[in-house]
Amino acid sequence: MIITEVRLHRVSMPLIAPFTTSFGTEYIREALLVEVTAETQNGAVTGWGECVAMEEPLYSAEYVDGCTEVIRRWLVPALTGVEGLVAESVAHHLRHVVGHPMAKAAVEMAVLDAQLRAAGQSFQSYLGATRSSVPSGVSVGIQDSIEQTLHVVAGYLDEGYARIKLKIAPGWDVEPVRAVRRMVGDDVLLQVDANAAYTLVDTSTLRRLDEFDLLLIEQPLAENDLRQHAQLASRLRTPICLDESIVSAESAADAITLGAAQVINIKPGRVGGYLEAVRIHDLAKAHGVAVWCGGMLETGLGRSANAALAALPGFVLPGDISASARFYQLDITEPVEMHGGEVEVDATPGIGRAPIPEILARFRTAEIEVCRR
Ligand code: SMG
Ligand code: MG
Repeated sequence: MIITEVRLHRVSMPLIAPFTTSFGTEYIREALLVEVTAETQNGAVTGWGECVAMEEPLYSAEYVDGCTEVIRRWLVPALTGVEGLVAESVAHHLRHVVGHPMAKAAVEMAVLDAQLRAAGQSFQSYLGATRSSVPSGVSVGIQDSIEQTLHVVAGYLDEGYARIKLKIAPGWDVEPVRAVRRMVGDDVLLQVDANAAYTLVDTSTLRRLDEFDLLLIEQPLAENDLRQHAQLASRLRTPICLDESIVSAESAADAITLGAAQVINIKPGRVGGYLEAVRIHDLAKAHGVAVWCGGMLETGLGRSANAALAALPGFVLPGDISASARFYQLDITEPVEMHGGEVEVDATPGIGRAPIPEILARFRTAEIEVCRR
């Protein structure tokens, strides 16, 4: 294919309820969508990508305005002249730009979507996914009280979610987890996510979580603390799962080799795209390390693509792939639904769902034409 037009759409989607983590509270999802139009052997085709960077650089160094700038000034210009462009070569054409995995992932996703649509192929068939639906986990933000936490968790369990993840932070860890475990009983899959809020000094606190039979503790220490995570892992019974630290297949290999991660959270955006995500899946599977698919409050675009990725055989734990309704009253695509604890994998051509034009227009706050041939 050859790219003929690229448009960026900035959308502002209000969350149903604020979402609080150890690093801050989200009220609105500021999302960035990449629309790529290309000429292919089968005619003109349009593909969509979603950039998962947050509004502020608190979860990762990238943030949505920065990604917009990088995509517009450096990534798109590196691709527009390329004849015979394929999704599998996007990372190669962008390799001179240092870092910016979330921006690169969004562009690669749009090209892959266009490629699959032109070929009439679904993402699940492209990936060789082995399941037609995936178990759906839900991430529960830090609440104002333990009572409120119990209420929210009970609501999600009533809805049928297959796994509960509680956000924790220093001062909000042992007691809320104890209360939730007591309420839900031993059979409910339960895990926690610290978003890098602790240091090794907190080892004794984190060790107290061992008694709650958690599936895993996600990213207790800072992004670059691979050695420290390995040290912590040797002192805890609860498996350590890395999220923020895993930014590429290379870092995943390092984490596995060091014993820093017994489990890996794969977020396609954080690692530079779905193709790198598959490489991490393959690597982890070969090493017997469990992976699951993380979430970044995606719109239906990224949410449906994540469901297809999570249908690969190495994704042995439920992902943060909830229904659109977990975060949004109205999604910009057909909503992703959860039934009986599962989200169905789309079998239609393309990497994910496409925005519905009228709804996109309603939530859009800016539209930038980056290139047109
Ligand atoms: O999309 O369900 C979702 C959110 C899952 O907790 C979630 N994501 O660290 O795993 C994580 C966080 C990152 C985003 S927090 C604003
Ligand atoms: Mg996380």
